[in-house]
Amino acid sequence: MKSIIIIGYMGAGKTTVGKALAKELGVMFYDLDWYIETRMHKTVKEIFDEKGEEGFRIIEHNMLHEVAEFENVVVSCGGGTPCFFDNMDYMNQLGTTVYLKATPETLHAHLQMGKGVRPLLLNKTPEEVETFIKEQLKQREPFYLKAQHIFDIDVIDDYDKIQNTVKKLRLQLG
Ligand code: SKM
Repeated sequence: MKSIIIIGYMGAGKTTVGKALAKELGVMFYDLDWYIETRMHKTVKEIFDEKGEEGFRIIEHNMLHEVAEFENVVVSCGGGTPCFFDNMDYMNQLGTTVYLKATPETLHAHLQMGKGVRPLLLNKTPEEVETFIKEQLKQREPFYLKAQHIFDIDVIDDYDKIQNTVKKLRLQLG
């Protein structure tokens, strides 16, 4: 099996869905943000603070190359991964790419409940976050839409039912 690489905006559920899909398929799961943190012995926020976004993107690019070389795994990327360097084309060459697509409203709702630190959203009011998501999604979607599969999470009636998402995703992936 080619590795399955899940992309999409923050809050789309890439980690949750990726983990459940890997379990269902009986393969290893890698979350690129976690992989970066483990390899660098620093949190994503610490890397942003020390090296700025540009520095983070270089590290992310290098780590993507490490993870994408693994065969037969499920990988969930960071929200920005597809939008820098040639990352999206690279992922399309090496794996089966899946874009978890959601409306800005859904993403915003998930991020309100979301866990973990997302440096790009820190120090913003909920209104600012809403505007930020809409604008950034517009810029990023052309990259996301290069994925080989697009999976609309808004059509899942009850998003909490992850198994339901995974089942539909497996059917779509064939
Ligand atoms: O990779 C992290 C980091 O916080 C940047 C990011 C983004 O640019 O959307 C998403 C997170 O997964």
